[in-house]
Amino acid sequence: MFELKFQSFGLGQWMHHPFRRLGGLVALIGLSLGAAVSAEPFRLQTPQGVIEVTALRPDIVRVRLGKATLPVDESFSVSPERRHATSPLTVSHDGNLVVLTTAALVVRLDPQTLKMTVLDSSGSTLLADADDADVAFRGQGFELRKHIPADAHYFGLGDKTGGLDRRGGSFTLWNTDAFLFQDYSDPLYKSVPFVLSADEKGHAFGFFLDNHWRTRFDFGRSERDTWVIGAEGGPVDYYIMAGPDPKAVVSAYGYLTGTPPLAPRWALGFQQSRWSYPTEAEARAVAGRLRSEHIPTDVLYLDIDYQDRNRPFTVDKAAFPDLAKLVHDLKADHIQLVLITDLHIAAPNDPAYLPFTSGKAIDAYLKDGAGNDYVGAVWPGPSVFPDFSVKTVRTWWGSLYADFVRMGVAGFWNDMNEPAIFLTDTKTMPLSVVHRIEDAGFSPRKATHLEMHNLVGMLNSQATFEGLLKLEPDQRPFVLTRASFAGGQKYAATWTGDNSSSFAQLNLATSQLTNLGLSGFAYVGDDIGGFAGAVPSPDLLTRWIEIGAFNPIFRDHSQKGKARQEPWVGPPEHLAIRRHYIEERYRLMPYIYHLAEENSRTGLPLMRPVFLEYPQTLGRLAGGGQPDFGLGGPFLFGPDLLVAPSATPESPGAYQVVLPSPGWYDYWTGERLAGVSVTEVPRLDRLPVFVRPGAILVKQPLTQSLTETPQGPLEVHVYPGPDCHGELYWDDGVSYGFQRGAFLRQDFTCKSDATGLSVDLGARRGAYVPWWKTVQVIVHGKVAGGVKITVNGRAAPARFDDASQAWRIDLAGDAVGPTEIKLMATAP
Ligand code: NBV
Repeated sequence: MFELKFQSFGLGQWMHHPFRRLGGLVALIGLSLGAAVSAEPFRLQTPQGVIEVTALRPDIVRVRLGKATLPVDESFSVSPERRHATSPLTVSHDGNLVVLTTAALVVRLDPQTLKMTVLDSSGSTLLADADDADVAFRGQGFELRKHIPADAHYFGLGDKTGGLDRRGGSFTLWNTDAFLFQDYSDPLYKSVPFVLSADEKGHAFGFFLDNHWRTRFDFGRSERDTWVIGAEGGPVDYYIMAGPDPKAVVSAYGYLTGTPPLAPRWALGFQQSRWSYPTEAEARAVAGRLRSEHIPTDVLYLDIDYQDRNRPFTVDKAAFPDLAKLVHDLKADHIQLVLITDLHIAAPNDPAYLPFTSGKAIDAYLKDGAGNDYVGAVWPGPSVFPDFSVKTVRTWWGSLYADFVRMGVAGFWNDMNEPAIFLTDTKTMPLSVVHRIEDAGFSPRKATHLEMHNLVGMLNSQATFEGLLKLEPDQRPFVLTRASFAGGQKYAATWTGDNSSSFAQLNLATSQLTNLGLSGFAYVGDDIGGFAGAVPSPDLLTRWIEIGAFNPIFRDHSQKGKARQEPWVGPPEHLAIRRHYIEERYRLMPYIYHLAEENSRTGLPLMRPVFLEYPQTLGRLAGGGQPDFGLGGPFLFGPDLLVAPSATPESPGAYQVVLPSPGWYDYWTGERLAGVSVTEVPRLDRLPVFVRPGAILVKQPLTQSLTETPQGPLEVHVYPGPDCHGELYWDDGVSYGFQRGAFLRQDFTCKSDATGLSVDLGARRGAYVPWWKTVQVIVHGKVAGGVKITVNGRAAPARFDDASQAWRIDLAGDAVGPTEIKLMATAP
């Protein structure tokens, strides 16, 4: 009977049902004989408030809560398509509790208090409200209180400082120009209210608060066992993701807020920057030196000094007499130019400055309380600020790039977009500044800066990204932003801002970058060598370049006035080491590019904390030595490479690297390691890197840039072990041709048995014709005794290379069709 009623109403209507006043839905459920299934949101109104629970997918539920009415259903982070996805939710009861069930999650809701507990399908509690209360409304804000289990760890929240684990910390989300930040600084440049929680058995869930106001996440700092999530205003609107493992949570967050689009491949190359290369001659000299020193490079940046009086979208003609020619000549040398364009528009009394006058003509700027354009001091002097939450303003902003794009400028850098304002105590604009929201999916309204602050950087980069796409619809835009918000990964890469030159900051970067990756931002880097502070010692710069070679964005950048820190600076033996690591990154590009493509589909980051692939290490590492949780220490670059810098890089003392399982290979020597623990004695020229047993890594011959055609075979490196597989993804690297079929995919597997090893190269898929004409398969690890090698059943030429302890097998062609390689032991 209940089910019939249920279906004829649809749960969405129940809150309007007359029974509501009598205890409403709960009373009816109490009468029901069984469970009911609905794809509608579940809503319940009680004297404590109104709550709505929706299942978007079996593993994602959304919870919205209001004092008297539900909050308005709008979001800058989750698209309407995602927000309104529904998946069946079974409604039943257990005593007084309402029980909402999907295939992966169970929500147990107390209608008297609106407190809830979320469990996984096996009945383990993922997230429970603290004993006192779930939600307390305070003024226009609120506070949620959740219980912290004994073995819980918390990750995410973007680029926050501190160790990898957020437990015991308290963090404010308020985008801030944090020049010279230290390991205790908070808040920083970006706000990402997403948390990945995992216990020591590796069970994980995700929590995303879709609220862009100033928020606070306290993980047991104020109250030992209570996780407090507070916001100054805005909706109680959050999502819980079931996992069950950390990777599934990160992918679910990518599904919700969007995954980064595949970047142009050159953005994964080495990038050289400086505040500033102030003249055309200087820029040419730097590019020339990078080439003459054979330091593979893809990008050169121009910071604010290329502009006329720091005015965005202008060029200082005295310093850069022919920017178009510079762009052209650098491109001919396979170097892409990226220009900074800060979001502030100079507000001079000068009709010739078109960016200002054209913006003024469409009323593009934020307003002060009196309705005048708000003016703040930044680099160009008095400046106005585009109102990026107005779609037409974003369109106008995007059009400002037309001249630079026509010249061939390859990418753009949005700095200062917290927004940073000089000569103020708060480093930003007054909270009373008025924004407008005028965009599809929002009812038009005004909003104060108090509400909109955290969105400015993301919307600025969105305007840039979409503008570039409009100007060149078949080119993948490259935008680098300093500030952003949840979902901003769809528009721009990011870096950690103004760090400084110290070993402590090099260590700090690893947990910042891995947490950013868990928080959606896969294209992340830090200023290699340190932006501010003292000049990096040769050792520090060398170590930073070594580690940076295994970070997603690899950019050397430094502050004005500081001594230079390009890779050639310092003693020649340092240059040789630095060059070697940069070269290795270039050789690894097929592997790295495949990670980027995977990220665009799954949201899995390129740079990963070890526990993302090996959740069981959470328990082990937390217990002993905690190398994965503190500052510095090991991280993964994709699933197959474990990078293990010393967590105490200034110390000459030996340190232990703990591998997730036995049998990993030393990346540099090819040696297979027996145990899980390796003793490393620090050596300047060695950054320990290990390869997963079972990995198949694809590499290419060295080039000086990623837009050059490599000469020689594609290399398929096989590291025999369990779960042996690898993938290749390739395309033209710059266009969207891959969406029209112009891509190439190939899967590789290997299997060992008593007779030997077989390696299978699957058939190539996709229409893209790549650069290689031949393929070389390199099998690492010793194969005992003599070896007979066949390719598709026929004896094949092969040689054992002592230096790399590997078999090298040249295939006759480029392995378009399925290819089977067998290495059979002929003698014990
Ligand atoms: O544009 C100058 C700098 C830039 O080099 C840096 O990377 C940004 O983070 N910018 C900040 C403004 C001045 C910082 C003191």
